[in-house]
Amino acid sequence: MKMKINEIMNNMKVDAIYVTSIINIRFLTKFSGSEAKLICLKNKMILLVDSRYYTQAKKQCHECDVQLIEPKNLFTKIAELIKEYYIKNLGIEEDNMVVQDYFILNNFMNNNSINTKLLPLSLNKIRMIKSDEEIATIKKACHITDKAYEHIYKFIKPGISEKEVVNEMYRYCLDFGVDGLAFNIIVASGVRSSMPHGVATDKLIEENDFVTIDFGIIYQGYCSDYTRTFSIGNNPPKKLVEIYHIVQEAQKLAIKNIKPGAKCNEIDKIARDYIEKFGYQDYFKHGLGHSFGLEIHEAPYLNPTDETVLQPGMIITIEPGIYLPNIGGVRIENDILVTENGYENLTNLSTDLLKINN
Ligand SMILES: [Mn+2]
Repeated sequence: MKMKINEIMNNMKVDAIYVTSIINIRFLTKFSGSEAKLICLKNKMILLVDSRYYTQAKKQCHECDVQLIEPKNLFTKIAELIKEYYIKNLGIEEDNMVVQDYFILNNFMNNNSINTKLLPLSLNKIRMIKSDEEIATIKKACHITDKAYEHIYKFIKPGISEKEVVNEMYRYCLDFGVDGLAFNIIVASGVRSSMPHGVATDKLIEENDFVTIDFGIIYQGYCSDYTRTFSIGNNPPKKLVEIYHIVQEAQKLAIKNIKPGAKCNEIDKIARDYIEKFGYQDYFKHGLGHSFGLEIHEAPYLNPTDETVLQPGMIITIEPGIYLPNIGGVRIENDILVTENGYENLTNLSTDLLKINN
């Protein structure tokens, strides 16, 4: 884990990185609080926390030098560390640092005659390959998600609102000790299913609605992210059944081709080309998938432009969809682990079209 950040320091020619992303701080140090800053040197990590988090950080971060700061003295502290460790080039997270903080830090250094250069860089790739421990935690998150779907399949029926569906799934998951929901849960029923991100509303679910649920939880800091579309009753609109089978097949084809060495954009193309064969390419505009972990969307991304090569230990979603305005839509999403020989499906729910009659 530490080696990868050292590689970035060497490549970017910096002596240290000022890490501001709380997610990257958690990944690097195991600190699970909501506020901290990290100075990452080549052989040392200095975690700066205020009094709310000092005891917690001491407990969680065995590999760090944990230092207590008063937030108003943050930049004075950074200046001290720059001097103490002779930091000439300091990396800053270009995709996280707040512009205002950048100017404050820059001015502070100018006013104190500190000549250290601030060099923008990104740490978003350090989390791409999951450790065995992370994989085990994500598998547990997926297992809980499987259970939540199985539960809601028995619960959902006409007359229940989309929001009640979310509440029931979440309530069910709480018994498994989850930290929370991974994102604003999507429950899009009937015509609303044509909205790829139709967050749950007060709309009541009706007989013969197609319902898309995109649900994920956070377990011990790690996310899951599944989508299923199913029918309430035996007579859903024929057009939606037609596109269901196209989406299902597109997903199967993409998943079958996942293996180390394949590129993200190639996997995206497999699903996209299949959907295009049926003329629905204009109704599938989002990427095929993404990685996730401590965050719900992480690199790499499966889309037409991301050429990242898949490697064992990456975890990605495969989620093709077709959305027909004023009619409805379908998305099916599984979570997949890239293994040495291919892939492992972490989603243990069938993708066959389910017709629910409760
Ligand atoms: Mn997703």
